[in-house]
Amino acid sequence: MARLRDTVAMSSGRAVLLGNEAIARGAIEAGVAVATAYPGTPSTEIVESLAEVARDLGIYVEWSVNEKVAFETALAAAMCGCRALTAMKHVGLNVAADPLMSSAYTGVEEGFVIVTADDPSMWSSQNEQDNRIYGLHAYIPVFEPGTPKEAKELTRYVFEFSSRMKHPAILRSTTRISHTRVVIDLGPIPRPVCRGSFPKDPKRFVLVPAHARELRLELLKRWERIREEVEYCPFNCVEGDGRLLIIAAGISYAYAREALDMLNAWSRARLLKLSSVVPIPRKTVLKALSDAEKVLIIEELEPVVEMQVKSIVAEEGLRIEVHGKDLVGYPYEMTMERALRAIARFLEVDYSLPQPVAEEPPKDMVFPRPPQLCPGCPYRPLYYALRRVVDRLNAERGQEHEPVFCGDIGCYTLGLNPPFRLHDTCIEMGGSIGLANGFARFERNRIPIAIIGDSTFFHAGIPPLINAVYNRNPMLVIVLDNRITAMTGHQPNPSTGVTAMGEETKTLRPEDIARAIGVEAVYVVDPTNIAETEKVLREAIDYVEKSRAPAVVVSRRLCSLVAVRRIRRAGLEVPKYVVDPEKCRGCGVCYNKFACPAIRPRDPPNDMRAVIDPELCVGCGVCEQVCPFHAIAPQNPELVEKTRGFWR
Ligand SMILES: Cc1ncc(C[n+]2csc(CCOP(=O)(O)OP(=O)(O)O)c2C)c(N)n1
Repeated sequence: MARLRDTVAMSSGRAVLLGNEAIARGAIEAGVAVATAYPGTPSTEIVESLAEVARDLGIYVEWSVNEKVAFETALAAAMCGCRALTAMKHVGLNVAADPLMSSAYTGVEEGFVIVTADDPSMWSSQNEQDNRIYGLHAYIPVFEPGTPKEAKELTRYVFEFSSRMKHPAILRSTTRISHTRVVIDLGPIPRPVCRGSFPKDPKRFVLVPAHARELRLELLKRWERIREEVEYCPFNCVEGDGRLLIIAAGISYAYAREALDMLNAWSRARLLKLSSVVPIPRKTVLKALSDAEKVLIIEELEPVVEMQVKSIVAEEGLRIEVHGKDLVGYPYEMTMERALRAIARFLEVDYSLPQPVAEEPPKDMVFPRPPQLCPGCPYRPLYYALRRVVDRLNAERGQEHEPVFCGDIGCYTLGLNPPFRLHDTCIEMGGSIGLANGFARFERNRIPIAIIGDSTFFHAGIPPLINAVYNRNPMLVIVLDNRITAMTGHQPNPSTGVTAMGEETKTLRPEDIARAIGVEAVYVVDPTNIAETEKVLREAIDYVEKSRAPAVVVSRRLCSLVAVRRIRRAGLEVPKYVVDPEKCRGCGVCYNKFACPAIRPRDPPNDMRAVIDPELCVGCGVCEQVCPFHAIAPQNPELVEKTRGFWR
């Protein structure tokens, strides 16, 4: 199995690549010079893989601070005549929606491809919005690969399209396309144009109302040209010659094709595959409709193609039955079964799915377990300390005063679960501090405690913190600074000190930013010092309540996965901790309240004394502090000293 970086020296041949790497390869073969992104599943590997080959190819790749900045950086490159790509998950395009809408007015000088990786079924997202609608909204054409294999060629085509039209273009992928490995045919790699010249033209690039009004008319004209041009998109095609027309968009095409095979229905049906989904190719669709008895549109999520087909049918006064969402349904990913069921109903045929062969469950089967914070995760001690501080406060003045925990998106969202229960809200990136501004004013008894990761803080946490200072909204903000964007696979961020291309850079500190914007109470703690962390948290909560102003606690300790990797790379082992069975009383604090997954009761329910799994223990050593009976100690104290520095 190859990775994109194994293919940079190849201009022909084949390689097995991830769908996202296929998109990256397509961009390279199109001569991309600039790629920017903010990570987010399922889009991350596009720019991650480009970052790995950037130096070899002489191109520029960056992890931007958020999707809006990623979009703007790439847009400016395309305005200078350099081919540019920006990639993001579907919700990322909401963050970049402002420049997206305006970029259609200015257009670009060279190919500008916006990759949105949507997540039907929400495998790793807070919603399943269909970003093809952004294309309709912004007058930006949208293309969708029908198979992961097609993703590479389509990417190249979309660059050419955007370049020809001097207009941004959206490539929409989905989790199935992005995360499937396929055989890709490799093509030649051109030399990218990495520096250009910005054609100064205020009438085009300065969107004051007088200019924007003119540009709006030009945009509509350009849209007409785009509508013409998509007629020639070679990725749209018709198969079969029956009179029952099925139009399938994106990955739904692959399912529809297979369903027709299974139903043995090609003599009755014709399949129109659309890869140019916004706008759809009107003439091509009209031609397919002209001798069809009825039509079924199969697409995931919203009826984007269906609405366009219906409007063509209405405008042309065609008398044809149009089906789509009525047979396919709205939510979640397309599946083989869903496509099959819809097509069978449409064709009015019976079908039965082959029965899956019942398999014996393997004997050593692991039962499903809820996701949890890793052993050694620096968030666990912080959450443990915060829960204890809050429980003491609750005991003093009643549960109804327990703070509102305004959570955010990252590994730390797992603080939602018992035993910590420290997330009451989680809406979108930056929403923790944002919502805290509202709770600070409108919740009668409770102060808000916003909990936010470092990457999320830099992404969208700073403006709402400025708002809190400016409007004097009392809240405690806890920045969980593990110096990496852990959730999406350890991409560096401004707290890391390294760029996407591996260059050393300045390390930004959330506490410096908090002080600079006027937060008067700013604390920094190492959360593995539990006593100190509890003291600081209590002090900060008291400050917020008394002074009715925001306070910030930065809880800094490196992600344990990164620390362990560094220790091993240095040729050292991580220290292991052990429980002294003579001292342990089986109180369960370490496995129930601290909830380290490396610790469990010895032989429940007979022997509840703790035991530490040496395979899982990474030697963070916090359990030593947590144990009320001093029953836990390192096996090799020297190793603890030797590895201490790796956790910073
Ligand atoms: C607008 C948007 N972009 C990207 C994502 C994907 N995403 C979820 S959390 C996260 C960052 C988490 O990093 P950090 O705040 O440092 O927390 P950690 O995972 O390290 O605990 C990202 C990129 C998202 N949910 N929304």
